[in-house]
Amino acid sequence: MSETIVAASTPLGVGAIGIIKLSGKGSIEVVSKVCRLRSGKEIKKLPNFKLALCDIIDNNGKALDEGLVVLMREPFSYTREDVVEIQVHSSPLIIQKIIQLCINNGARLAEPGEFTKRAFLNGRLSLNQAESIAEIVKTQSEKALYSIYQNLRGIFGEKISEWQKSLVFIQASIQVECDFSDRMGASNIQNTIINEINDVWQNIKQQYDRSKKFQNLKDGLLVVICGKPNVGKSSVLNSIIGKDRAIVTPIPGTTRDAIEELFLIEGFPFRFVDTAGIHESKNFIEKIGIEKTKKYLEEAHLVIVIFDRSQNLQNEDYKIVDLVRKKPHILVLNKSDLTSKIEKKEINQLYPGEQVIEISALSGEGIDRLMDTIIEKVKIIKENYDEDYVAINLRQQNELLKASTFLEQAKKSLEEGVPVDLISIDIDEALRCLKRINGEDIDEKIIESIFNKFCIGK
Ligand SMILES: Nc1nc2c(ncn2[C@@H]2O[C@H](COP(=O)(O)OP(=O)(O)OP(=O)(O)O)[C@@H](O)[C@H]2O)c(=O)[nH]1
Ligand SMILES: [Mg+2]
Repeated sequence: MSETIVAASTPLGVGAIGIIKLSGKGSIEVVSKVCRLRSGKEIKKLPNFKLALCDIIDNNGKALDEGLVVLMREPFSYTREDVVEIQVHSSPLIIQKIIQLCINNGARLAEPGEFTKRAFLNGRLSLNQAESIAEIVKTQSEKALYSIYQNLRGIFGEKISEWQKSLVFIQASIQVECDFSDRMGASNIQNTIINEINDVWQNIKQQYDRSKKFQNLKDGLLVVICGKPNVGKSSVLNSIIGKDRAIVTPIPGTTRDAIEELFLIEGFPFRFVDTAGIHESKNFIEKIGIEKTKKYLEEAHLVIVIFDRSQNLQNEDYKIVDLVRKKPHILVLNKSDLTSKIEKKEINQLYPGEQVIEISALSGEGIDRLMDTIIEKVKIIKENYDEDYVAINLRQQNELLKASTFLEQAKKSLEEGVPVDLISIDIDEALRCLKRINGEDIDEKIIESIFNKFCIGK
């Protein structure tokens, strides 16, 4: 019998409504001691899903607030256990008092994610669906939201089950091939199996690629602002996000550490990073900052290279462009309000075909054009993302990648003439990876670590 657990389902704070949730065999009994129906009826006689007006009463029978109570008896509840929800006026004092009263009457405080964990253990949700719940409340991206919701509805889980079935079918074909290989055309069956493996492998590989795109969409695209010291990198960051996030001074080397800021453009999250100016430095702290800049540049989806157009181009400017040339990038001539020492056509001659934007971070001139160019540059990534079901986190993506690698290996071995029975191990391994995505065959410790990341009351 499961213990009765209780927690606040809404954030602790002052607001219109706060919800306290209980789950477990004793939840109706516990709530009967904490809530008294205004109708005078017994709580346990309430039908499912019917809100009833009640007073919250303490151990001495004194009412401390009024609220609504609703019963969801097993299996018609989130956890598939008896669940009761109490809605009251949201105040930390009231909510905490009610939780304490429930504990005094036999419940215990829920651990992080325990409601969802019970839903998973009782077969109400697959692990992949449970993870969608953690993601859906975190995501800042509208497009990512649609994909996560597909998972919550179980669409991705169904796809995984489909691929599992195909692999089981392939296993069966291998078995038949081993048992009857003397009698049938061995090479024909071998070819059929290669084709079948190839189909599943292609599907999983495509799914993995799509999921990686989704990950960018969810985490935000990394846009790194770089350049020599004092060219106006921090000023550009502040202009883009519309607030004084980074310190700006006329002293070169002001920014030592990378400064990251999440910013939504058209509902699409961008992680803008202002970095320490790249140059030859003997200063220990500055050197660490420059190393960090280089790491960010490696990971960047888009790089904005800033030049100070009131200064002549220097060796350091050229070196920075060389550093980022292989990445999608935009060249920006800042300080257009000052007398110019660099002309756009000079940059165009140096770097033919490059996009060059003239701006003044100080006056704001050209910032809109810069934003448009950023959006245009990332369009390629945005356009071929179709908001469908995907593997929504790194755990699921890693399992997909492993499954894909095992299948690729199996296919290659068969093509090289390895006997069909020997590839059975690879198919088994791929099957296990798929199973783990939905939470079958999975280590208890992994399950613990997944639900520990949820908040209490989820
Ligand atoms: N006139 C003018 N000055 C600017 C412009 N952008 C930045 N500045 C000035 O240039 C100086 C350096 O600006 P920052 O934004 O701190 O430059 P940075 O590249 O972040 O500098 P470090 O962090 O030291 O590498 C400050 O005095 C800014 O006010 C601009 O468009 N026009
Ligand atoms: Mg700076």
